[in-house]
Amino acid sequence: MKKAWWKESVIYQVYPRSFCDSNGDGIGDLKGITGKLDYLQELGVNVIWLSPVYRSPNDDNGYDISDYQDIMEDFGTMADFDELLAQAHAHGLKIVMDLVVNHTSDEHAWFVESRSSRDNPKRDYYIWREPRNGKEPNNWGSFFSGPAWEFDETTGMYYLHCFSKKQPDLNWENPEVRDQVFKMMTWWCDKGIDGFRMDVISMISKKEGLPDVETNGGLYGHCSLGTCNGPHVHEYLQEMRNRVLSRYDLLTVGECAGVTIEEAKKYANSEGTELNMVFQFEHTDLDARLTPDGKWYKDKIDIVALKKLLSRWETELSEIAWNSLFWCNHDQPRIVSRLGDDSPRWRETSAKCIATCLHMMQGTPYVYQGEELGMTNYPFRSLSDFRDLESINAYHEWVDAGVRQPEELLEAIAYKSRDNARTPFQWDDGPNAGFTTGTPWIAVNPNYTRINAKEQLARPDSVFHYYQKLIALRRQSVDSELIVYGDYALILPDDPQLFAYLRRLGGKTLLVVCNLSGEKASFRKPDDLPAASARQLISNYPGEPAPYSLVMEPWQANVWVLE
Ligand code: TEU
Ligand code: CA
Repeated sequence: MKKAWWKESVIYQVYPRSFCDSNGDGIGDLKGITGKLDYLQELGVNVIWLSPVYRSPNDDNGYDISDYQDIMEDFGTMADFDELLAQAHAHGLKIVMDLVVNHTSDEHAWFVESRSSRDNPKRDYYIWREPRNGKEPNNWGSFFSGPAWEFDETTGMYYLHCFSKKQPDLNWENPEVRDQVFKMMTWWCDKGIDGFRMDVISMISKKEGLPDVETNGGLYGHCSLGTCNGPHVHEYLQEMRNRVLSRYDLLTVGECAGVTIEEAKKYANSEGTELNMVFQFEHTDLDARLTPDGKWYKDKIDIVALKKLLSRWETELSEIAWNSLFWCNHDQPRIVSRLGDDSPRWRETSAKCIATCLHMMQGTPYVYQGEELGMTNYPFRSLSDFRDLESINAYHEWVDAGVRQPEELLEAIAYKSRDNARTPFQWDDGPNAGFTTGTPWIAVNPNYTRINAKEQLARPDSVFHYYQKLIALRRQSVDSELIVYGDYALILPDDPQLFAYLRRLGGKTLLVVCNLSGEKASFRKPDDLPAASARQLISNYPGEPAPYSLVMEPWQANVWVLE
């Protein structure tokens, strides 16, 4: 297997708005991040993925960009960015930017021109269509509720927006759009950044003719059915690679809504004609239902389904493409609340167990800010607690449609809302958890007095130090090669509690056994496993039991090398 630095990396995602506020306005900023690079260096990560910091009216927290080559005022200046980049490199940390080019803000100069008249030279930078029978051109619905089309009085036409109406979709069929995007990417690469996370990049090529799609019993057909893995998406990415990416040593990860294993083999193929890796969402969609309001339920993730799904990605991409590995990001609820047990008794043990399960797999692991502390979901109580338009719009959509009852839906939104990941980082037990000296833009989780970085840095058995060990095992241990490049095989596939698998390379076998349940579970070493000597690498419980027949405690994880 070809080696690469981005295969041997561990990436830390910073959501700038909620990471650290340096000027007391209650909003995280670039200087705040620069002031915390020592912390990230201590954790042991070597790459930072920065969620968008570009100029934006902040309709979707920066994923609506009005100037790709300037910095959002809330976050500081371009000089602050240049300082962050220089300081990060001085700390041995690479910076991966968030590339949001499926759409811009409606306040971007391109859109202001495009909407001004039907024959404006930039009209076809976006996707405009005549009304159909006086209404939207097709039945597509937005990710953020309502139709994916907005009527524009000035020219009497509709424009497509798969997200909010302030996020008009760019028309990638237009070579001028591709030229502009590639020019902007080159500008950032020439500044010395180290890669891109590409926002909904699987959606940039829409289905020919923008046809109606299956509504699945709802009012609209989900726009993803008309946009994901479209007819020209691989052509566009190969063009991007040839004209930009191939000229630099970058980490590239495509956020690919709707991606399948077959499609991922193209997006992340080992020949390197497109991207290094993709984010897939089949595992984070396991607790969603197949109905139009499917995200907004408190269903638990089925462990056997999870094991088999992640194992399919591990074995079917192996040697053909490369996996990213994540549980959390700024769009997902906190994993310890979703898959673990966030009660005071089991929070830390289950957080460590879940981390072990992910970090010992083949692929590049991503740590989302606060995940390394076992930060939990927030106790949302009322609609006014939320800031995320996806959550707020969903509440109105499904209550107004009479599909859901307010209280029951609010509980489900509290559990799945993206805002769970966006509450301020908990630095210490001081006011506002040390995030800001002002009033935070979103409330700090009241459990910050117990769960914060300062306390965990001082305690050897904290979740922080456990993540630090996992990262060190991958990046700088005698077993790094095995952990990064070893093959993968699931064992005990039908065990409802134990997620157990093997990694093998050059005569060494890694045995990973995680009890993803709150009850004891008995592990019996499979007969075909060598009864060789077992060296324990890590566990979230004291002691170094041999792996041969073991009653595992609730949320116990153990990793051994058999050689
Ligand atoms: O997310 C794309 C996306 O599909 C999200 O809407 C996510 O899958 C969904 O909220 C989970 O239910 C990207 C960014 O990560 C997200 O923050 C942006 O809001 C979105 O694109 C538009 O840029
Ligand atoms: Ca600030």
